[in-house]
Amino acid sequence: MTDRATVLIVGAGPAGLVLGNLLRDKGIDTLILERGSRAQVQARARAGFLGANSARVLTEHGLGAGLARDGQFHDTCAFRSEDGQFELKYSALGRGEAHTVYPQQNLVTDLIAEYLDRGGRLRFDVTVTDVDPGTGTVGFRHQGGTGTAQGQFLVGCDGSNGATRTAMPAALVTRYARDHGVAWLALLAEAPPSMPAVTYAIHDNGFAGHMARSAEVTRYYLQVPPDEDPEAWPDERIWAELGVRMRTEAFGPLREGPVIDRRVVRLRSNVVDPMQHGRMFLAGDAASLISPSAAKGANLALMQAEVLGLALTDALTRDDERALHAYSRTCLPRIWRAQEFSHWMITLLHGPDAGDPDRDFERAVRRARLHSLRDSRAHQDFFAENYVGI
Ligand code: RFL
Repeated sequence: MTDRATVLIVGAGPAGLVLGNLLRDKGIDTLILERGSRAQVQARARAGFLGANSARVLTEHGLGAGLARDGQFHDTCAFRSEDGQFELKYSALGRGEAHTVYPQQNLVTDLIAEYLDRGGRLRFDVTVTDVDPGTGTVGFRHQGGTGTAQGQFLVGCDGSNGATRTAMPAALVTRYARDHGVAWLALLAEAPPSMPAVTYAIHDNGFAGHMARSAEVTRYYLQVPPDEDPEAWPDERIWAELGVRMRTEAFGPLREGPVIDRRVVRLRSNVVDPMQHGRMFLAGDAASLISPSAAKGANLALMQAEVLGLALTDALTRDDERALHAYSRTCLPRIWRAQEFSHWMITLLHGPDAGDPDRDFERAVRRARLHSLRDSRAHQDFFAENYVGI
């Protein structure tokens, strides 16, 4: 028997859950199919920095209670290099926007509870294996068996390696992809933040980053070779290398604690254009993966979920498909602005490879770019506008 829904959504990450909540708010019938268990999905620690538009999306659609209660205001970042340290208080620059730090796993937990409260259907441990965008039908595996589900509309929110993106017909879509050739060892330490601001450290050994997550947990990043084994980095080595790259001799020690998560994340970007085909639409990482260098991925996912949620509501409650037809046209320019900024951040934070014949020149240019960011108000306004906005 085929499960049917007006809107069938694959994936219960930020994109699928915000979309499901918006549609349920308008009484639209939805079914979400999710590969993981509820416990797994609610424990997946990833993003934390939500920009002003994301806070607005959540608040305006009645999804912001946790964010308002536990989110932390962040409006300053710092850059460390051989030339010392400078801070940018970005709430006083550009459009005056700030971040709210709220761990993605908390957001996902809130969104699941609210979605179920709104009467949404959600099936965990269901892996979608086949996708037909023309009919809005998917095939899936569940507890050793198989099944099918069909939606009047089908939305792929199953991340960058999901089944829906692969089902977009190759001849009708352009896939833009870039491997930036850089990887980060993404770490979560059970330790309070070491500094009041997000800190980007630029060093000949490679980039290091510090980002608050909560009073008890802090995210750090260390640039590593793309094929690095995270197990090659025991806690001691991590803290020693963070100390070198963060120049703790000059700026004071880090607040150390056990490293509770370590994984290598390759900095990659890819964009599917258009983001829709037949009855199927893609949102979030499924449509546009962005490298984490500027902390944009979850923010783009929320932006797309809102645009699509409002467009599907128009189509289903007012028989008006104009916004739905314009979905890719509406989202893609914003996605590319974020990709451009993220790419700019990558070039700012990472130096040339040791074997690069132009290494000295590249290092000098990067240093000049950092000086410009330190000294030029126009450059700082550009940074602030792009860092928080979409
Ligand atoms: P998600 O969160 O990957 O959710 C996709 C869901 O789909 C399920 N799924 C399937 N379900 C059924 N059948 C299948 N075949 C399926 N295949 C997959 C998965 O189990 C999953 O539950 O995608 P979504 O919703 O598009 O959300 C995207 C964000 O998660 C992502 O962009 C951000 O986490 C990126 N990101 C950050 N973004 C920010 O805006 N700010 C940040 O500070 C930030 N920090 C980060 C990040 C990503 C990171 N990593 C690990 C890549 C830090 C890191 C380290």
